[in-house]
Formats: sequence, structure tokens, C-alpha cells
Amino acid sequence: MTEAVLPKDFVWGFATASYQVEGAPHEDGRADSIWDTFCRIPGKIADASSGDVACDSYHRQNEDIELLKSTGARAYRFSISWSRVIPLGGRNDPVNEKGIAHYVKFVDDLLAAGIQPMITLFHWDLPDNLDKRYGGLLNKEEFVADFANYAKTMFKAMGSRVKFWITFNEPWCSAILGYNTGLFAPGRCSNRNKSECGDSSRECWIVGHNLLLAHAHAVKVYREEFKAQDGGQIGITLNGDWTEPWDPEDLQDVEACERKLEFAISWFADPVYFGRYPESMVKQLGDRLPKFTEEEAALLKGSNDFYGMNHYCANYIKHKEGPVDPNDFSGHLELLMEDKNGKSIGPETQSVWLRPHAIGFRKLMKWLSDRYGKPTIYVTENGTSLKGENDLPLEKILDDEFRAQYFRDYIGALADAYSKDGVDVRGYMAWSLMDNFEWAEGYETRFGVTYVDYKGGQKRYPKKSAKVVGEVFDKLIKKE
Ligand code: PNW
Repeated sequence: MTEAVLPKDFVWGFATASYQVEGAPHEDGRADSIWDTFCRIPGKIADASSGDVACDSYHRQNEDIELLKSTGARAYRFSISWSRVIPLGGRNDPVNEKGIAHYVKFVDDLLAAGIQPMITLFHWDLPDNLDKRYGGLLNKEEFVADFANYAKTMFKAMGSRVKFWITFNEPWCSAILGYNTGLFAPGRCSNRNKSECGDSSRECWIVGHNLLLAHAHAVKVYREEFKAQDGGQIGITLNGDWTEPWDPEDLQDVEACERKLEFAISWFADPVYFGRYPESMVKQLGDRLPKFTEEEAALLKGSNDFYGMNHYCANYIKHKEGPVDPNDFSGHLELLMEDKNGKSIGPETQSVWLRPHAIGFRKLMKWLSDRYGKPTIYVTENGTSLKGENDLPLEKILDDEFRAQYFRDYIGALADAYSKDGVDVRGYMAWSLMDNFEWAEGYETRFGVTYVDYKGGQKRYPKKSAKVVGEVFDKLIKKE
């Protein structure tokens, strides 16, 4: 696919997140986030590491901007560490001017380099103090008010510099991985071998609910007090992978595919576009799924200026028989890598959950476009790890043809969705600008188009894919 079909102002670039790249956890007044404290608990991170140094991006802003320039990127999606800006997190706690100044300078430098900033306000790193003080994301009144205040602080500090705001990154991960499986901070779940407290059957649904309301309140603040003068757009970023039936002849597997999409995506997207939860979830979860008041529903409905889409892969789905597990969070079904005939959905990568299947990207964009009335979509993450990459010698790592091909296939699928299916997609951020702290998997799993030498002073070495993404867009984007 080499024909230029994407509009001339298509926004493309790369993404990262604060805790995954910054390091400098206690510099210039930053306080702990729940990820700093989670990493200190033995056994939570595969290689017992943390984001203490990571890519040292806090000290290497210029280097990162040079790197972005060398790729030709038009935009950079990064996130703000809330506990740098308001170390204790709350609306009555002091604001840390140094933290704000750091991000304002970064944005000014990006703009001077001709790169559009796209800011995520919350990429999982809640100020730890808020978790300790009142239960963090579980506490509706406090959390919603504190998030709105933090968001407002950032809107004010950035003014018209920033045209793209993302309230939350992947609320599904915060809720399910943080409060159901316990794999991510704060690690709460029902399994007492893993966590002293938590209730996997209930807390994740409360947290999802509170994140939605916090999103809606922050959007209200932006629209009422900033949008007209600053001219930006605001939305939430949702993760979602495509589904194919394990047995396409079995109607129950076909139905389970739709249910899986609803439990993963529509859990958040239906309230944002329609002001209510999907019927399949209401049915399975009963009174464990919180209810919106009329006022809340009205506030949520229409609260996206754009749909932020994170997408990586696809799964085969097989329906389950028998009673529903109260801790189930995906719609009473199995997620499989192989279909009925043993055919794999895609090649293996370093991430157990990720096997590339590019056509699924196009199909999911169409599904979203149909269900939500053709929203403007910005793809805010898409990328892959590579099986065994960490164990290869440097010159092999830099020749990451597998990742390069992933990007050719996925960006090609995006171009088809735009030009052939009428999907209104206007931007794409590859995950990630550089290898970084891959959460519970530590540093063993690499997602970067740039190699980061963690043992050699965090030096950066662009891989082949760093060039390929730009080459692909250069062919696909119209020159005028
Ligand atoms: C996303 N899963 O996370 C995040 O937004 C990034 O911070 C992260 O580095 C990237 O994808 C790669 O993992 C996910 O288990 C983490 O299905 C885990 C899952 C999905 C997304």
C-alpha cells in the first residue's frame, strides 16, 4: 500500500508515559506515586526493578526532542506525573512550581522543534498520598474533585500551547489490573496470597465508575474555562484489542466476541457516548455495577472531543458454559491465541498477551466508528515487543525488522480504514519512542523504536523501526 490517502495534516508521532521514562523520583519536590511504592514490594516486578532511573528522561529532555526530530515525528504523546505537580495530590495541597515549570519548558521546547505536544494527564501514577489518605480511585467524592483540580492546574499552566489533552490512559488497566487481578499498582485483589485487602468482584467496577466521573468533570472544566480561548480538544484513551470467534460456526462464540468488546471498550465508551453502561454488563454484574445519577449520565454523555484508541493485537474468543465466576471481568468467555483448528492469531512476541493481527485494527476501527457515530479517532498507542529482543546483541536489536513490519502492516490497516471504510482517523502515535519501564514486566520487555542501554548510561540508539514509521507515513500522507 503506497498510495497517498491520508490527509495532509494527519498527526503522527510516538508515545511514552511519565513513570515509564522519567526517573528522578524525588527531584525538585516530586513525591511518590502508587507505582513507586508498588515497585518496592518484593515479587511485584519481574526483574525487581522500578522507574527510579528508567530512561532518565527527566534529565534528557533535549536528547528526547532531538530523537523525535530525527524520526520526523509531527507530535509527541507523553504524560504528566501528578505527584511532580501536586506532590501530595489533593486540591488543598501545595502546588509544586518546579514541577510545573519542568513540563512547561518541555512543551515550549517541543513547539520550538515543530512537534505538537499531546498530553496524558493520568497514565496510572496516582500520588501515593491520595491512596493512603482516602483510598485513591475507590473514593468517588475525593478522587473526582482532586483530579478535576489537578487537571485545571495543568490546563492553566499550559494555556494555548497544548491542543490535545487526554484525561485518562486505559482506565481498564487501572481498574482491572490494579483492583481485580492485582498485577498493577495498587495491587488489590481477593487473593490473600497476593494482597492483604481488596475485593476483585466489586472494587474494579467502582474504580471504573469513578474514573469515568473524574474524566467527565475534567472535561467540563476544560470546556467551560479553557477550550474557547485555548482551542484544544480533550478525550479519554481506551485500550481494546480485536476479537475473532474460536469457532466461527458457533453462534455463542460469535456473541462472546461482541461481549468481550463491550466489557473491554464499551464499559467506558458507552457512558462517554451514550450516558449508560452496556446491557451485557448490567446483566452479568447486577448491582455490583454502580449506577449513574441522571446528572452524572448527562455530564458523561458527549464528553469526548475525540476517541483516543490504544490498540495492539487480537484474540480468539470461546464462550464459557456454566455459572459465571463473580471475579470475571471479560464477559464469561475464554481468551485464546489459537482457534479451533490450532491456527495462531499471529506470531509470538515477548508479551504473552500480544500477537500481531493487523487486519483486526482495521476491523476494530470500523466497529468503533459504527457504534459511536463516526467519532474522530486519534490512535494514541500501537506497537509491539519482540520475542527474545533483550537477549540479542546490539547490532541485531537495531535491525528490528519484525517491529518494522508490524508498523507497515498496522499503519497500512489504518490507511485502509480511513480510505475504504470511511473511519475518521486523524492521528497515530506509535508505542513507544524508546524502550522503557514496562510495568510489572520491568525492563525485560522492550517496546521502543529506540534501544535504551540501561547499563550504559541510558544511551539511546534508534532501531530500524524508528526510520520505518516515518517512511510509511511519508508515502501515505498527501503532500497537499
Ligand atoms: C499499554 N494487557 O498497557 C500502556 O498504555 C503502556 O503504558 C504500555 O507500556 C503498553 O501498553 C505496552 O504494554 C497495556 O495486559 C498493558 O492486555 C497491559 C495490557 C494492555 C495494555
